[in-house]
Amino acid sequence: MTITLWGRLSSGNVQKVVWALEELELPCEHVPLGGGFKGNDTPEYLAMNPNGLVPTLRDGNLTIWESHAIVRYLSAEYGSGLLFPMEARDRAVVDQWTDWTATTFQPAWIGLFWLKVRTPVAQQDATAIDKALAASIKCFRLLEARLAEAPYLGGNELSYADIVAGASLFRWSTMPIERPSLPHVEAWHSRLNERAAFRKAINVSYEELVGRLAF
Ligand SMILES: N[C@@H](CCC(=O)N[C@@H](CS)C(=O)NCC(=O)O)C(=O)O
Repeated sequence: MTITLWGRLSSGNVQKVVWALEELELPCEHVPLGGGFKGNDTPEYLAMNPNGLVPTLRDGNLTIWESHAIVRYLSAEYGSGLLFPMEARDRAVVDQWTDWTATTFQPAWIGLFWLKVRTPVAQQDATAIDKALAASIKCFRLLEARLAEAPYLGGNELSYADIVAGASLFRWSTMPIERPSLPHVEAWHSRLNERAAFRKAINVSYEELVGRLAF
């Protein structure tokens, strides 16, 4: 079955899917779309993803959007235990961190990225940046406490929770901000950075996004 992924590789949400595909060694046809590539407002694309956002994935006759749903699907369908714990109790912990990333962690760090990186310097709002930085640090401290207990968010094995949360790490560690020292988060980052799949998907330049609120 052919897997197709639509989305620009500079999108953090697309990067999660690329990372999962690489971990699972799944061949994929990639269609750059969104951002400068445009194409996400055509009737054909909106028929697949009514949000007009990226990523979208097609696997045979299944078309799916929402990065976390895609990563979870690929892990369940192709992981055979890799990335996807087979026990419901273990999976509950993975889903906890995955859903927390969607609802709390990602809005915080992406919010900061928009305020500090995507907004042109002359338009930046220092108070909003401080608030977003504080919200991000609060989340990273939660990760620090979890990673003091276990090498990965789900426990001893890499899972899709590490993919969705770890997609933040390149941008977080390179944004021009003051970061607190978080040794367990840094050790987790180093552990993930040893993986070719992480380096390929996540360590991607965001130069085209600097000072650019829209395409
Ligand atoms: N909740 C969605 C968010 C998708 C999203 O916001 N995608 C952004 C890129 S990260 C997008 O499509 N922006 C428009 C564009 O790139 O043209 C997901 O996780 O897939």
